[in-house]
Amino acid sequence: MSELTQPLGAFTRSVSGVSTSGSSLRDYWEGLSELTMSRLADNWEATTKKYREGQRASYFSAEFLMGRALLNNLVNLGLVDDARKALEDYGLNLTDVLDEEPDAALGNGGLGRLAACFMDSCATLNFPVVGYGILYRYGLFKQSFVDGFQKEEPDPWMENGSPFVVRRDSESKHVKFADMDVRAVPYDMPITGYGTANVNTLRLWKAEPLEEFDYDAFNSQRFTDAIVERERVNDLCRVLYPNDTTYEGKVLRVRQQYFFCSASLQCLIAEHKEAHGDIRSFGEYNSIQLNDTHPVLAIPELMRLLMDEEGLGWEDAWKIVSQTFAYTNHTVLAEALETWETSIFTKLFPRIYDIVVEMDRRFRAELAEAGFHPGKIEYMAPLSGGLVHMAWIACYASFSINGVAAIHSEILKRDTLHDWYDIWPERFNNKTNGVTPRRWLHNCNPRLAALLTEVLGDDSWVTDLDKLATIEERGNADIYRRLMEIKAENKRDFARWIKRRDGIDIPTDAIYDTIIKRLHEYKRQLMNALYILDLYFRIKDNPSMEVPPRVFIFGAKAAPGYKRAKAIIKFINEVAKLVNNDADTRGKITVLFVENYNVSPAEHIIPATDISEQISLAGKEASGTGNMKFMMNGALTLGTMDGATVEIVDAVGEENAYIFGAREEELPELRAHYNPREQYETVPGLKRVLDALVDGTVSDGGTGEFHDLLGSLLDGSSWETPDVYYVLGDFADYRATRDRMAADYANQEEWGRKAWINICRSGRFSSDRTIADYGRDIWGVKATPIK
Ligand code: F55
Repeated sequence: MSELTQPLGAFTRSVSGVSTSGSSLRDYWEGLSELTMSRLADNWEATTKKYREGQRASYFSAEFLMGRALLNNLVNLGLVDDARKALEDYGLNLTDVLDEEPDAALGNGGLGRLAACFMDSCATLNFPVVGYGILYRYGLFKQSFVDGFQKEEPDPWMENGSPFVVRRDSESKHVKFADMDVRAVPYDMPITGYGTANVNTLRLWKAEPLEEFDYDAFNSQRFTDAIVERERVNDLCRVLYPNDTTYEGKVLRVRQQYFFCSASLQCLIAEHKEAHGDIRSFGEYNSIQLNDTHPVLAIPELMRLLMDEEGLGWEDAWKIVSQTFAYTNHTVLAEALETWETSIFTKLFPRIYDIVVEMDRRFRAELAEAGFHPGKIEYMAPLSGGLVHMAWIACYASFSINGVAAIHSEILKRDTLHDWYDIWPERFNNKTNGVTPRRWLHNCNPRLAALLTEVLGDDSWVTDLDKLATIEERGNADIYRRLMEIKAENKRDFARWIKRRDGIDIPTDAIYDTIIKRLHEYKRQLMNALYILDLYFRIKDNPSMEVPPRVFIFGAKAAPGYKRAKAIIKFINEVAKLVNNDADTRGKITVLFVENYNVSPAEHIIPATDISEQISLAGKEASGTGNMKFMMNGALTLGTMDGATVEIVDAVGEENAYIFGAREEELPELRAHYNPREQYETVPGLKRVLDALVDGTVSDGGTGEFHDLLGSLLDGSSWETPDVYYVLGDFADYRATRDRMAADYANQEEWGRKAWINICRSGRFSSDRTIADYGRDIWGVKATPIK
């Protein structure tokens, strides 16, 4: 009998409270999850203890887009086969049970998912790193389409608790605001690694009223006040702000930021004093990586804790702070650089405001002393124009400042953070992003994983992805054929999955061409949809036109307040309706917009994809990480020279990718003479598809949104130049390159060869490489295995 059968039976019974025959799939998921937790408990405790001793790093992030945990943990604990067999005894299938788990979607997109991949790599590398964030009650909203429009619904992902989070009351902290006192309760998630006994920790804080209930108030006329007050505290962690790229200057958000920074720092200080006695060595043992500016309040908060609670003077405190923090920037878009009105600071945390004022005073004095121009000082100061500039505070206090891909780090030095680079060039470095090959190859694409293990002779690639480079030369016609067969089987799996999930039929004998990412104008999903509409018209013109069958896959959520992004979603859905229902194009082109795109859907989509669309305007996508996941799974990139795609092309060679569009360095010159109206008139196909926005071909339901879309491309407005993201400028090259790519697919062996090269050269995009770089260059941490 399998080792697991007995305990699993016991667990399911205890969970459901009845015999297993009365248990739901969800009960089995819960039982299996709890069993998994019990199996890792001892190693988790041992790891936590061991990490307290030496050099350590903390990853502060307002977002962790973890996705599902059970399969990952079963794989890491070597329990997959046991679990499968145990469930078979109940006539159940492991996949169905795994599918019961809600995604932990405590993040918006790339930034949050990067944090999750980093947690996985830190555990696998035995790095003493703890993640700190917020336990949102509602993750990123659930998306549905109603008549093609996006509708948002709340995502209560762990309403009845989650087997993978453990509440630790005894380690609660007290966080004070001027207008409320809050109890911060840590909820810990174990992070197992692959091929190691170490179990790392992700600590997510939840805000609760200090006392469960204020009975004094309760027993007086202040009854309702007491309840209102309690709910105000509970509101703090209620929801993740659903914006990526644009921040909202909301009080609740800055409250969330301060809350988790303060609680995490209190925890680190207590642990440091316990291990080393003296607070003065804090900076020698601790590095804190700031995931964008969202946790930058940790800088003045550590100053406060060191001065007010630990009794240090400014100079000593500042010395520790400047040894501790490292800042990662994830975007060059101006609207994402957080600034807060000073009035928010004075109202919520006056002491923090005082500290920022003093930082500002000292900063100005230092620069004046060094002879800087007053205008420049005013621009760079932490406080100016009635605003607190979070990125400037980060640059001032951090010993390391990094971008997330080579081109992005260069743009930071040249433009966004140029003045800072001038003063402190030694602080600047690049850390190209990566993704975990466990979730994004081994676990989501078992067929390809098996092939790689077979060809390499062992599975050492799972923790050392560079190993794949050694088997590139083993590629031959047979391997390429098998690769294409695996892709075909993955497409059939995906088609079954989407049929079951949404009742949608899609052809399996087709090129799968995919764009999955948050909806933003700079990512140019609109350009993709315009191409599809143009192709539709071309087939209508010439029904006998030879076209390889294609499925165009989209997955994207739009920020609820981002009107134009929502209009683009409606447009894509309209194009889908048009082409999917036309007898002339049926079977030739199919558009599938996957509702409620998230981590789990990505795990089904990516292994089935042939073409990875990475079509942002050059210079705008800091890195991208989907591009890496696709490459690892043998999709070929159709993309611009942007973000980490530049490095993918560097790895595989231009001949093994499809690159088009304006280069970042050419854009200023191109833009100077750019006239979108001229493109509209002269670029083949463009006039017809743009006219279709407003001539009744597709309908925006009378909202006028498509008219606005067209206007934004052709005319702009008093506050916006036309076609900011150069959609019409890059369209012709996109069309030609995409057409050529589809034609090339006919040569399956050649396609398979290119896919093989992409897979074998994906080693440098493993987050293990990225984390090894952070560990060595920034944190100074070493592998600390417990066994
Ligand atoms: C979330 C909230 C705010 Cl207020 C601002 C930005 C975000 C956010 O989610 N940003 C984000 O996802 N940035 C992305 O980070 C990825 C990881 O580094 C990059 O790959 C990607 O290019 C970048 O857009």
